[in-house]
Amino acid sequence: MINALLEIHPEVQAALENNRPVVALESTIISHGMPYPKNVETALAVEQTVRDNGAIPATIAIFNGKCYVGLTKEQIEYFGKAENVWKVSLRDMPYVLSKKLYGATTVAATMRIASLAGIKIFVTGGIGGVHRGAANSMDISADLTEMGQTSVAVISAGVKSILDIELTLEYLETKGIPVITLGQDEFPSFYSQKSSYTSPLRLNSPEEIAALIQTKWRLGLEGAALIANPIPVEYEVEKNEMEVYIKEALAAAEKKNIKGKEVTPFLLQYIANHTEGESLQTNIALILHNAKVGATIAAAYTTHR
Ligand code: PSU
Ligand code: MN
Repeated sequence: MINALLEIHPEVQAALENNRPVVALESTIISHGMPYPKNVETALAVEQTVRDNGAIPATIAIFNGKCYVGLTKEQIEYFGKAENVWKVSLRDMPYVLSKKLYGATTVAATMRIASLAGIKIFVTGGIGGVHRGAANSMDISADLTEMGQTSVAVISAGVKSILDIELTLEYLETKGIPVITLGQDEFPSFYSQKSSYTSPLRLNSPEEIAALIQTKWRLGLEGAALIANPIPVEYEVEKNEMEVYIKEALAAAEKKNIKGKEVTPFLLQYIANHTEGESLQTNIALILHNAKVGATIAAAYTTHR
């Protein structure tokens, strides 16, 4: 029954059957995270980086009443350009699938589909988390609850400080999700290598990370591991510089009464618009870096399985 909802690209299917490394990629970042045409260029460059590092990319999105695992160039172009694409988290999946609408998948929805397809490694830029002020708004991304229950490793550049990083780390601990920073003690905050929070765990190589993931799942501990890959220093935006724009963005969201699923895209777009594209360049650099590391982890994971 599940398979009736899955449309796996033949190249991805062949890789999975032959135990070759596969990396899942999300599509919300394409449709709602970056402007056209940079979004399409980046999505294609990310796929190429995954290939260059020895894995098969599987960008995930919803249309025709199915979950597509592995998109063509034309399909990626469509998701980058079209105005009628839903941002689909777990809550929206049944609606968008049964109504046969176009849906770009968030971290949560992408993880679920990757897991149904048998993909264990997923690369993104930033995850959703506990928002600042969540004690009142209760705005906590379904990315976190999904990470608590679906066994897919998520490679990110840490948690963006549009969120409450401290509370997000607490929530991840509650859900039993190992949080591992690659190569440094401090947990990174997306635009910056720093966050002023110590990473719960540190490992220094993709091989060690692959071994940890395997060990977790062999124990029967369902759920994600979150791998934080710090942005390369040459692309870093200074933490205090970003904080100014984040505060402005949060104030603007409040004033415009932005709620629910619109909050994250609004904040991201506001920051991009007010940093003269610097944040966009940073975003592109870090996701390419994540693609490289993620493909290497996927290769190590399949070798040692
Ligand atoms: N954070 C980013 N870039 C993104 C997102 C988050 O830095 O593109 C997207 C991801 O798809 C993530 C989603 O899964 O936003 C989270 O949305 P929400 O907070 O509504 O759950
Ligand atoms: Mn939310």
